[in-house]
Amino acid sequence: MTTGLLALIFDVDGTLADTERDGHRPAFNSAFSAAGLDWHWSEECYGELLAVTGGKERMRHYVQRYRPDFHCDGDLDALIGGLHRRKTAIYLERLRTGGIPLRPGVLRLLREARAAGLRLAIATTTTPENVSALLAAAPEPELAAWFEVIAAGDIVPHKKPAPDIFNLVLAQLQLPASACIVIEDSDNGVCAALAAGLRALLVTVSSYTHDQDFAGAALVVDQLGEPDAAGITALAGDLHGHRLVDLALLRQLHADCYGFGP
Ligand code: XBP
Ligand code: MG
Repeated sequence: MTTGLLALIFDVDGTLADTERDGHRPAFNSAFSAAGLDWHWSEECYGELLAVTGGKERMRHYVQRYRPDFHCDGDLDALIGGLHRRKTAIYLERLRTGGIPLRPGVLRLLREARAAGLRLAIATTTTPENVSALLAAAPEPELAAWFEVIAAGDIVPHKKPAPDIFNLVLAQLQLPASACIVIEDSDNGVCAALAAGLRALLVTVSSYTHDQDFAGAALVVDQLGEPDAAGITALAGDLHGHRLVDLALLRQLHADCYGFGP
């Protein structure tokens, strides 16, 4: 059964804010040097490592793929766990000092959706505290409380591109996939959403993801856009004459995906 659009499900890293290159990456590097490790993730290397979602999973992949001779005195899981706690603390400090703003158009679209009574949710791979701190630093008091569901990090057994986090969000919202639109920035996020049966997908590419393959997404844009700025660019799909991503465009995309009027 099809319904109208009832909920927006947002990714966090790359979608709400461009966090990876100048947020997560330097935090990992600071944690490595504080632990006396000679690991360093350049911007280029980090782009490759982003194929693996989840910071702990990414570190394990790095050791296996790039440092096969690394000898760990104790338990590798314990080392990675400790590095990740330190990395999270460093990253949170960066967020607390307002170091990573929301992307253009994010707050505008959230305000419009909330005013229209749409339900809001988050489906992300990152650590829950990172989401809280990002939203707390935004210029909108109580922004976190606008989200009825915030599903994050290790709450599910398998991270994106597995569908688990989106399945959890749908279960907590008690909505069918056909009532929702997903806003993502990465191929892993698109694969995860599609695998959960979510077909209405908008991609706002981020600094690391613009060359990825977003087959299955209804629309791929460079940003959500602001009214007083230059118009946005569609990299795939139809803007239906819109100069930015607003609720009317999301309703149109949703209707196109599910074959009924907006
Ligand atoms: C985000 C991630 C996260 C962050 C780091 O992917 O993969 O792991 O890079 O956060 P997505 P943690 O945007 O697809 O959810 O270190 O807290 O895992
Ligand atoms: Mg992302």
